[in-house]
Amino acid sequence: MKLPIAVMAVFAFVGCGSTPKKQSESVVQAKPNIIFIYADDLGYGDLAVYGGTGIKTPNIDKLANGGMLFTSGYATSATCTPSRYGLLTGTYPWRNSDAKILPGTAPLLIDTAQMTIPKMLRSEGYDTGIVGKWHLGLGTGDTDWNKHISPGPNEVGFDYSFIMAATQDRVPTVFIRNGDVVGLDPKDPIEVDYKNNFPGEPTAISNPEMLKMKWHHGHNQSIVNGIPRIGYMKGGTAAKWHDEDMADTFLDEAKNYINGHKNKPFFMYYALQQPHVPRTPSPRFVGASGLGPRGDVIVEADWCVGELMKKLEEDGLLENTLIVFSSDNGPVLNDGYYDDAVEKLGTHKPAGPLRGGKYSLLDGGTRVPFLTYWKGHIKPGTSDAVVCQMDLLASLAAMVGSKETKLADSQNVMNTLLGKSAVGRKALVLEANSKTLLRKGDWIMIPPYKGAAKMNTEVNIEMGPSDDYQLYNTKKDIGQQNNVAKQFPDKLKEMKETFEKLRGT
Ligand code: NG6
Ligand code: CA
Repeated sequence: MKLPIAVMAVFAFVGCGSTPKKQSESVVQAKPNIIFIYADDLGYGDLAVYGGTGIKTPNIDKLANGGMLFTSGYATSATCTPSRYGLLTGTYPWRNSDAKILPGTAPLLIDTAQMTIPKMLRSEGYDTGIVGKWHLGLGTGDTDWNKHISPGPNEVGFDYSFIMAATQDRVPTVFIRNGDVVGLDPKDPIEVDYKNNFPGEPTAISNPEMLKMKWHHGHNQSIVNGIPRIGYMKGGTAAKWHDEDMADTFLDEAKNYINGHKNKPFFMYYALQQPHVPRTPSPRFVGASGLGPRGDVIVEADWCVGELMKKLEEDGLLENTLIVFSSDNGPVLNDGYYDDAVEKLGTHKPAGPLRGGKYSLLDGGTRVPFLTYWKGHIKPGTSDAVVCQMDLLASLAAMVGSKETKLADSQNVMNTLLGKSAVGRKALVLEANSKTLLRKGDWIMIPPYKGAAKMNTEVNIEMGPSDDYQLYNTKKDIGQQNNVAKQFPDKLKEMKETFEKLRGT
């Protein structure tokens, strides 16, 4: 069944006087289905619509060309866990000192009392589901993977969850549906440890002959499917995922989720695993890009987006579904495995014109592809407004007419996301490796971090810190080549003041 869109008047007439009084929100209210598609480590320059040249992504391009493309769209952070925390809770991740890249055994990072996007939408009548990468911790610590795992996504607002616990390169390498490991044989229990190996279990160090993918840095512990991982795992053989099928598995789950929710509005968080390491395209996509596995899994991810769109179209849901597409942090080539990402790159620039990449305080760390698409409701266009994933909570709340007030740091920019306003958020504190910086208007200010490493030599990415203040005008200098802190002392002062106020220092 196609859902009617409840479009309510923008203005409400209050009392019997003739002057229309503007309500606090001027967002047109509607309750469409909402799908948030989150790529993992996809860069600003990986997509042709952002000027990329190396990889063909026709389906994501279609979203961009038929919707709004944001040139200053941000994740909150330059790594996964904090960005996902910011996205779901609308809270700056630097407020939570545990919001760092988590091991697979970490307890749930989100407080079950915290407001989240799915919680807010659920109280507005939505069904809520997550399919894909979680990486926000599970349980209370010391998780027994052979029992029901809680709290997790189902305890912070999701009615349905089908997830991998952390990342594709971290154990446990199993899928978890609504808190239970999928396909687990009770006679072959799973054990996971991030400190010590289990006696006699092969690792990348003890048994390099078992590897089909070589590690470059880290990633030398348990071997699963010939791929060395972070962390040690024993047992659970029948439940282990097949890396090359992961994209298909998540896509099927996403389609099934849509199938089951045609009569009620739904929110689906579709968290793709690509192009994070290890890059394991389905055999159908091997060689598809000419750029090696990193390019191939981006082509694969694009295909998944296309299949999802096809499904929505077939089910008559496309005109009643708001789609938001983004990435959790900037790009990286060598993130710990030898997989030709560097060697086969050619002239492709994953971060496009931006400086830095994943892990970086520079714009390449957090400025990411950011697209909104809603057939028949969003007029195609491009916006330079600053928008952040953290703002989805307040923005969606405004759209669905929620009265929720626990919106943390999230700001309502719904009209901007729908292409009806050019105004973004005024100031945004961004985070990389627990260091923070400020984007405000066209300006970016990175405070001094004395003595901090300037390069991450393992991944070969500039980290961005300097002993001095850095100030860039991103409109004139998108590549952050000219530090103008000394030329614009007044601007620097204003930026410092805003930053200190927001950081509470
Ligand atoms: C790092 C891993 C990297 C990746 C990252 C998390 C090493 C040496 N590096 O610690 O490979 O897994 O964590 O990426 O282990 S993220 O996108 O989930 O933040
Ligand atoms: Ca990531």
